[in-house]
Amino acid sequence: MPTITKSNIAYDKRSLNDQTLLKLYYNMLKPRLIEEKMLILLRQGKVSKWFSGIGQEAISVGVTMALKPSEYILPMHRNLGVFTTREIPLHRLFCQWQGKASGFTKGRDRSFHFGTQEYNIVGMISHLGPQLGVADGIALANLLKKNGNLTAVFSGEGGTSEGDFHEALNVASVWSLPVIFCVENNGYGLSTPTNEQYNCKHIADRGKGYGIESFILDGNNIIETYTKVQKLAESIRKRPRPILIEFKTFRRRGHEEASGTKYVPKELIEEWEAKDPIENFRSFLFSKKILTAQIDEAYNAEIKTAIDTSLDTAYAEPDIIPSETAELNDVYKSFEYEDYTPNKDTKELRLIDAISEGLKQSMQKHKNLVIMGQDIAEYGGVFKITEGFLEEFGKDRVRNTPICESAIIETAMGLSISGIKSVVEMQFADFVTSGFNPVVNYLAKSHYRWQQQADVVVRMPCGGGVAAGPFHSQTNEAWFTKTPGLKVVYPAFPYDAKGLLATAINDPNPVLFFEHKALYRSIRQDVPTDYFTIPFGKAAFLKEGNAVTVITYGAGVHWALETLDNNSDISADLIDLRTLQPLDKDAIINSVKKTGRAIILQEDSLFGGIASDISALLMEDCFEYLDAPVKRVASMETPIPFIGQLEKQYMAKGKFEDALKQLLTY
Ligand SMILES: Cc1ncc(C[n+]2csc(CCOP(=O)(O)OP(=O)(O)O)c2C)c(N)n1
Repeated sequence: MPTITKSNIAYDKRSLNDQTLLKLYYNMLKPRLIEEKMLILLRQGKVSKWFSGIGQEAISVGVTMALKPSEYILPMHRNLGVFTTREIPLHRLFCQWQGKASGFTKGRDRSFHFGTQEYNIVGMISHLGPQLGVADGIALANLLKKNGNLTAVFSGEGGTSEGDFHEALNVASVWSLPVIFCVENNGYGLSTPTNEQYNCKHIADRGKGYGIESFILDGNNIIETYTKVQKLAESIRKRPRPILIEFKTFRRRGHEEASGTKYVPKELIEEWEAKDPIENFRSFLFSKKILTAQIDEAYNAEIKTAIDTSLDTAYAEPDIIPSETAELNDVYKSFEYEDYTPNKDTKELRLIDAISEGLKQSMQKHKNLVIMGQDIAEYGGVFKITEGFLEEFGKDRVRNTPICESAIIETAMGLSISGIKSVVEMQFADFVTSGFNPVVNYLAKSHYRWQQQADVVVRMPCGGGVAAGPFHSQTNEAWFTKTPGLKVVYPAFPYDAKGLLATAINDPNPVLFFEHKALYRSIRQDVPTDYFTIPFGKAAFLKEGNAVTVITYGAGVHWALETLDNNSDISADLIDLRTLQPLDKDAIINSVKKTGRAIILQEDSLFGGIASDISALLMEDCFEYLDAPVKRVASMETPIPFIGQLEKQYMAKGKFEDALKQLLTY
């Protein structure tokens, strides 16, 4: 037993009863003892990496104890106390760190990078900041469900320099979301001291700029942490709003164990060691005769035994045996496609009307479907796709957003965690870059990592031919088709757009839904008036022939149709892919086996596009059937220019006819 000295922290036990005080102590002791054990195992090479939260336990424990178990917490890498206070069985935590099956990620992600719906914890992705926006989404779900719950999310002071922090606080404030942003200011972000991280006095000062109440708490004082958060939580439950809390504390060990603390002045570490949240609280409890040596020993023994037996259980568990099938099966949540056959009544619609009608009917079918985007409510969106939606579905479900693609995609992820579907409108597909990280790292990887679906559709008004220059004309599907976990849909006709959008919304996986702006008002078709669906992964044959297979999608479909209509002597299979991920490989391969020639037309510039992958697929699977090399036709390897004659020169359209004829004479 350590010697009992006088407490360096001034505690005021207020109305807390002994039982609660002891529980606070026990809950801090548990992560401390686990960490001490982990440090030994680390030295023995039995754990891979360790981010220490020693000295910061009062924050994790105080916040978690102040919340109801049904309220979500989104912790970071030093918040072991959140996991232990929520009473996750220790052997499961150990299995997680050892990459075993009884962990939470089937060995696919390490340390605290996992979530668990069982314990209402959503763990981080390495990028830190996205947690904050995801918390917004969970808080929004709570608000919409009117369940009175709040959400707590953590960040280090380093993480607050990321744009996600700004965006998340701003959205939470504008939407009055019930979320507590907990910033653990522990002096260093890796090796970067606070004076190189931010230039205001306190992180809490930033609350004012966002219109958020903020507080500074002594993060090493468990009573202050717990009671203040509890009080704020009660208030937020009654009057939903965000609150920012800066907890002053210190990171006493290295960023991660291997990196050491050479750059931290020794005196600083000593100063904070003297403010240890557990030692001081122990002294206080002893001085008040609430904790006795006997109880303390019993706590220590109980926790240590639990650690040892749980470690034995974890070590005894066999290693995961790699199975390609198991891995591939978890990239997407399984989805039973439900076929809704259209009725006979049709109406001529432009592509834009078909998307609008499809979206509206999905809003009617899925009563909890939320749509979010810039200017989509009263204004109806810049393309007017959501015109009139606000009147029919109300402000809760048709949400104007600030200009913050990252936070909104993260919010959509949070809604999905809470069982709410959403559709996010990018004003232009080009702007998805500002939300790229959460798309490719959060939405795409969640199901594979911890079986959490990202039930989100991102609508992407894209494409050139509209004289809009490099930032309003891109067709950027290839950024996403290469990322496992995403589905990519790219219709060319009103009928397909309506049916595929319905499927995209039914599908619980993240879908990037491309809508070509140049086709919005130029392409018309008779479309069933009722709700209907079209399955993913089924290409459409628009023409059938024997001499060549033309493979394309989006605007390319219309360019190819025009060319083939002008050259009726060319006997071609014309394949409209409709969805790029999943890709209808069978349709492509079977057609090329028949025709012996293939030309792939894409609007995007050539390198790294879908055409290249399809070409490679044909070389691998159809080589013996080919009478000519596979031909790719794409736009120039430049950004897409503005003025008409430059854009025309850039576009693949102008090159297609010659390339097709050359291929036929090979
Ligand atoms: C986007 C991104 N940039 C850099 C890193 C590398 N990195 C991981 S943790 C960290 C420091 C984080 O500091 P802070 O947010 O203060 O948390 P602390 O580690 O101090 O608890 C850095 C730079 C990262 N994980 N993600």
